[in-house]
Amino acid sequence: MATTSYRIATIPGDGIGCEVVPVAQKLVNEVAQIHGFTMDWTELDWSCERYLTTGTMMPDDGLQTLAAHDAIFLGAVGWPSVPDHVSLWGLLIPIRREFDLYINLRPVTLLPGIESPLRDPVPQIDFRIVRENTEGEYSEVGGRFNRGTVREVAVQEAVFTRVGIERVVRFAAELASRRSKTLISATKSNGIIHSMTFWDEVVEDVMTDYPDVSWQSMHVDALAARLVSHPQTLDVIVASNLFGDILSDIGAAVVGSLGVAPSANINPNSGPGLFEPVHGSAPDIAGMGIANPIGQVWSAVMMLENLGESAAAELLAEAINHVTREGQTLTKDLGGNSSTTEVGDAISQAIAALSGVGVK
Ligand code: GGG
Repeated sequence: MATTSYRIATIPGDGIGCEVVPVAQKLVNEVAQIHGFTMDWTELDWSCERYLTTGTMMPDDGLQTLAAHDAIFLGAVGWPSVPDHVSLWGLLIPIRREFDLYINLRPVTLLPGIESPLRDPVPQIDFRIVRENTEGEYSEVGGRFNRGTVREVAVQEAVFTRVGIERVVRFAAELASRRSKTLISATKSNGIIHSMTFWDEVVEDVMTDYPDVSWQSMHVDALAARLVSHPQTLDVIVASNLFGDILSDIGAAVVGSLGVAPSANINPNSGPGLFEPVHGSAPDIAGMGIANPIGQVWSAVMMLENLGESAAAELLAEAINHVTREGQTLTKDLGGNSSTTEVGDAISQAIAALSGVGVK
């Protein structure tokens, strides 16, 4: 029988993305070898560096290139010499939209052995943020007028559609139904009176189809406070594009570090999905070899799950947990002094130990 091979478009991107992606690729190759499949990585140099030499973040046919792959594995995007809106709208956002990756699933989990920075740490934090990923506050509608004058105006329109809200809420409700059957919808309808009242109405409509899921709306400011004060009470949160992005950074901080947070940009009905850590390119530590690779490796776990390789995903996740539980090989953000490569090597050794297979 022919060995299954997956075509993966790899975009290390900028800064620490270029340091953590190779570590994760090596580990994925190891679990793939153990579980009898192969990864066919296509390396793409799409980045701010490319923008500075060619004028574009990716080639004109970049989206067509990606379409020929089973998944996209991305590191980080952004560099101080290129405005952030240029790098984001030149690469990541067009990919999310072209492939209609309307779910951005962001697990927030306290890994074994890792201490939360909260004063009264809780033993278990494990919730999911389901971020709407194609519309909402991330919109191109708007403009600038009277530039450079005292009458200068900027207008930015958020775009919410019934279809867009309904499908993300259904995904979150189904996820909640498989977990603790509780869902929180992030809103701000007291202040944002058109789009957020619409969001609330659609949530209410959709949730009538999920009588087994108990749900509530919370204003995003109060929800942000709850992420810090009672994170153990949360299970599934559904949020608009901007709210979901902000809440997931808070969540990552509460479980120890932005460096461990993974994400999956997916369309449950089609591919390719895009898998990336929540963190950015971190220019302040780029090139120092001290970036935490766990967010990237955990994103690879989500990619393997999405590809249907659940046993390999489980092995890689268990290897991460093994390393954090032991607590001997951690990067600085988690209180250790190990390098990116050393953490990768420790995960590799854990893979070999857990699988009972010697890995080169
Ligand atoms: N690891 C992906 C990355 O570099 N993200 C940078 C970023 O700012 N993303 C914005 C977003 O997800 O909306």
